[in-house]
Amino acid sequence: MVVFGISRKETTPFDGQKPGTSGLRKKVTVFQQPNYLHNFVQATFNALPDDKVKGASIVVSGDGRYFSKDAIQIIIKMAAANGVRRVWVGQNGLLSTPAVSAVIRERVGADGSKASGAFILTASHNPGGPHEDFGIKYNMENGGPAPEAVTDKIFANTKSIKEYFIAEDLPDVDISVIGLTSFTGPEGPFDVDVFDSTSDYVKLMKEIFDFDSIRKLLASPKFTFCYDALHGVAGIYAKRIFVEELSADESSLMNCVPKEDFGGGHPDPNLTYAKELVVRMGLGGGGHVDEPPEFGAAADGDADRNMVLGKRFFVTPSDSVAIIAANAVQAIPYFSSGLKGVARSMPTSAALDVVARHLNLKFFEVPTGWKFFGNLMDAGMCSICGEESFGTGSDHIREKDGIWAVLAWLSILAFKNKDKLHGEKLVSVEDIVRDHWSIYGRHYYTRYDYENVDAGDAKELMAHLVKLQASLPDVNGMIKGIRSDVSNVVQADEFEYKDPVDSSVSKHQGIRYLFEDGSRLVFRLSGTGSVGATIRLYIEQYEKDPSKTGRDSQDALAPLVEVALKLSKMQEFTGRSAPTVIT
Ligand code: VG1
Ligand code: CO
Repeated sequence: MVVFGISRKETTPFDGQKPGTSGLRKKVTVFQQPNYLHNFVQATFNALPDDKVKGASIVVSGDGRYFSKDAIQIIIKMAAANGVRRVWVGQNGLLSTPAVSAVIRERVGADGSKASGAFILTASHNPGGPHEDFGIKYNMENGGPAPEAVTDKIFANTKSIKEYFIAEDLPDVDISVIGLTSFTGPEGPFDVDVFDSTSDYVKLMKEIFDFDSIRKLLASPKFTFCYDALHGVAGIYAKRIFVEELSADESSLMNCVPKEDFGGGHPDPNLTYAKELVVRMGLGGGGHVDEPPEFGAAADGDADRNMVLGKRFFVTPSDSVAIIAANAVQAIPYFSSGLKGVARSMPTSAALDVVARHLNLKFFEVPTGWKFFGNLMDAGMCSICGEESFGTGSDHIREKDGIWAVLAWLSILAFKNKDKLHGEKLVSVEDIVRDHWSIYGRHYYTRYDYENVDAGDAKELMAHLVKLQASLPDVNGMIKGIRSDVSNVVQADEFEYKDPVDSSVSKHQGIRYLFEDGSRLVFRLSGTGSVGATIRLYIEQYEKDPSKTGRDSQDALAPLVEVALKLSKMQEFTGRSAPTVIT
């Protein structure tokens, strides 16, 4: 048995260790500076109640991006020195963000122990590699991201930190091999438990969905399927679930081997970055010879995001959560006794609101970021929730869940096709979406991202918009001067949220212009970038008339886009004549 000692190291604060929408994200080279990661980890331990650290079990893993393996060894040594009893590590340091949440909530150690929290090592949809991004965030005992009260405390600690603790002489643990390694420190035993990255998560999915009915759908020769993990951690779950459990053909999987640099790509499942899948689904333009599959999906680096595609058809994430909510009770066993409520983030389209009204469900609108859904779920007020940014999930865990969303869609397809598997034609993804629009109306929706804009310019643009809001008549006068065919703004504000459970208030959560006909323009600054600023512009228009729900969305939204760009003086402030990404 290896015996280790504890060293106290002096350190000085680094600027800018403020956790953003989802943890601290910086370039790998920033994280590689001596003490940079150590400071943040110690600041986190210091922000937690003593009993969640001393004698506790914590999980450490992530999406496997570059620098993860080094970071895991550092965190193990710091955990040992801070009195943690055991560290659970997914094999090879791999756990998707939703799997971490499932592990915290579900996994019971051999001695009956449960985890009190987790360090998740990911920068999610940001690229990885020696010159790209790394990230770290802390999740709490409920399996969800640390709430603002905790992240504020962590940040405050990073500004005053003077020392950290580390078990320097603890040898590196081989995280490629499943098994327990035990050590002895000054305060007693310390274990590192390397476990299978997929089993807890797969078990949970099998409790939620009817795998037999999905297996039948996948077995139908008329149903074809493909899944693109963009070389993120989703690949290991896709292989286990889609191929081993559901008997999909191995050839259905694309880019399902996790890589430290995501194969040089941008692991963000949208129409811009998931190009290979988009082309395979017949959406990329150009000459494509093969018949596209019936269903395609992709995930981001840490597998909490999803993009759902039908044959030559894109499902907006805002529609996706609304459609899942509308069909969940019939199609997904976990929800068969009804939904407790539904929720969306503010910039997400109001498609979910309409479903909530029809089905008489509790409904909540929260700020951007999954951490805001946690309280609602813990209080039993919300079953299904989603964000426009390709995030969909439920109260089975406290993170959004990319594979869950795909299984939800496969369940809906299996349900709609249960008597059709041997008939003429299957009900397609496109049929389901168009039916939904004909019942609930359609929310035309698009998001423009201006990435890596000068931070000062972005702030000025936002300040300009806030100033404009002072007078609605002036705003409407300007809008009429730009396009006379858009309706009037009836409310303009900065979104503020009071959590109905703990009454905490979150301010400055995005600038909104709400129009009389239900259209909306929303402007926000991203909180997940690592350099400069990213401006997000969200544009939405509601169409109730079923004869008008089939238009091309960029056409339908063109007048509002023009208003948004001119009203915000986007080009004047940023020098950009076009966004970097349109979704
Ligand atoms: C973005 C999305 C937000 C999402 C967050 C984390 O945040 O807009 O909806 O919750 O990323 O997703 P921002 O602040 O950049 O707009 V993940 O998959 O990157 O952790
Ligand atoms: Co993610």
